[in-house]
Amino acid sequence: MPPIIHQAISQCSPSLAIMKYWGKAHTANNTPATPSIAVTLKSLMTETRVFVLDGIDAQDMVVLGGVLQTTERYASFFAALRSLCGPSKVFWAESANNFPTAAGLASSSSGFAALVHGACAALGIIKDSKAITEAMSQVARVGSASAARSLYGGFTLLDRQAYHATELHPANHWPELRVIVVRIHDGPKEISSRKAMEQTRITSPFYQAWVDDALQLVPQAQEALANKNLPRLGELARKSYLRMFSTMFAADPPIIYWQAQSLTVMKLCTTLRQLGIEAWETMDAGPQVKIFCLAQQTNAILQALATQLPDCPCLVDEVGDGPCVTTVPRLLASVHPVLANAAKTYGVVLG
Ligand code: 2P0
Repeated sequence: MPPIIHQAISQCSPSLAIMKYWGKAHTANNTPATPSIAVTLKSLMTETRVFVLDGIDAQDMVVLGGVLQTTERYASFFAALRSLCGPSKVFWAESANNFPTAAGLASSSSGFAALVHGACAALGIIKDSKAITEAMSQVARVGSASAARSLYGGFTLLDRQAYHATELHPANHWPELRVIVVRIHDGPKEISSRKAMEQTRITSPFYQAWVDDALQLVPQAQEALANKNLPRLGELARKSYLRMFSTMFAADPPIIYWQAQSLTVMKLCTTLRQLGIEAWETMDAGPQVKIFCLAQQTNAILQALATQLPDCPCLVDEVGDGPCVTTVPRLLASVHPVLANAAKTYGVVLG
């Protein structure tokens, strides 16, 4: 029997943590030690074309930004995806981001979410069902815990030890919220977040205090988010990222993602707040700084950034609606030669 091929293109946006996940409850199944609250962005995007093949004895393949990836990082994820999609399925995917990859802009969240979403779309198993979204979120978590949140739009919670994320509020809960992304340095991070959080968990004397504190802060942040109280939420978000980094600084060897300009943006936000402008910064596993603010104060913040850091490009994003399927790719061209050549080898025709 000739192989059966299904395909779909999925677009997913990164999940930016307001309250951070850092550290695993169980390393093997990749569940988080801390609860996290996040916003799914809108303009930053991963686009992934997924081919699901059946009746073929081949390896899974991922081409990211034009480069074939090593499969080791993806092995447990594809195993989980096969448990959802069928044990005989093989996945070939190609993916592109409209923002720097592995630079602290949550590319693994949108990347793994787009893979599972694209595969399920190809097989026609995406219905507007809570159960399917939860199952997809669960598979995405195996790839990257933050990816569990990217399967939903709006505002999400990934609870400690949870297998899947949940939606707290849809995107229209807070349409005025803006996120200014200040790009400090586009290169890939020196240490992956996966490795860095394990190093923190194992060696930082502050790690347990960080986990205990996060359990106190997250319910308060949930309430501030429900009330759309930016000063309160901003204050809690600031505690979350600074305490997360404090555990990293105390790790052995220490983990330092910050650059001098990151600190300049932090200090600028403090000054702006003293002037009555609600600019609340956060950082992730990289030097970039993201600023939570409201639409009407965005221009004032952008002007201050342009004056102090004229060489750092900024983009303004807002709350997104979550993954979608498209037939009109915006980032991917025709099928990548690596996949096209593999198809020839196996005598199959892709799309
Ligand atoms: C977050 N980050 O909550 C936190 C804040 C970075 C800082 O989730 O090991 O790529 O693949 O589950 O999800 C980045 O880590 O880690 C991350 P794995 P992930 O968004």
